[in-house]
Amino acid sequence: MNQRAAVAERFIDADPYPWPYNGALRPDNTALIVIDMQIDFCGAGGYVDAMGYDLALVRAPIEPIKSVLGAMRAKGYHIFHTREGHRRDLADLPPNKRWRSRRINAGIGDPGPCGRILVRGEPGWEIIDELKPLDGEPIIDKPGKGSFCATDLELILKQRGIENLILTGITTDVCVHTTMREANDRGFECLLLEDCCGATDHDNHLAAVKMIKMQGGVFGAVSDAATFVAQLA
Ligand code: C5J
Repeated sequence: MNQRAAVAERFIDADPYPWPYNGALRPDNTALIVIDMQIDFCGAGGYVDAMGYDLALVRAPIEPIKSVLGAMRAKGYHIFHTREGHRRDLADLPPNKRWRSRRINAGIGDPGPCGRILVRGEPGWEIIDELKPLDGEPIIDKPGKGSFCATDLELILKQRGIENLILTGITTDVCVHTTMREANDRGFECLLLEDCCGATDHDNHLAAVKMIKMQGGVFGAVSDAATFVAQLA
């Protein structure tokens, strides 16, 4: 008998289709990505705080992500983390990105309560204690919104034979969505866990989640932490 045919299919309840599309959900071919859970995006005195947004919206996913991380670590799935941030000399910071951030009093590269905003090595750039990576979990440092742009993420995913990506983190409408779109275009099968994500505006979060489900799942599918953890067990 064909060896692959003997492997049981496994799906997670998701909208608009049971995920993954082919039922090939296994620890060896599936990775969790925790996107930008940094002090700058959800901590007091960070970049998002400086812009005046409600931190409760971007902190809401912390507990759901913890539960998914625990379940996936226990079963030996691949875990990745990302951090948005720039080189200390700002050589990778496009001038228009800096200009726009300064217009809203959160200048990237400028000093703030958590050090220089969105600069690598500064306190605000660190991943929050609640979701600290474990030794051996790759951390992808990215200068932009997407996790594939100017990083080695795709190379590492391919080396490991990863086909399925589970997306969590902040913000839903910016870095998570950009990463999901980049991944989808590269052929990865993507699942977003909606309560494991948050945006600086709740309507934008809802719209970003809705967009994924259009056209039969134009960027993949959507589920939630409790469903995912229960069905992984
Ligand atoms: C933003 C992000 N919103 N991590 N970055 O600028 O979504």
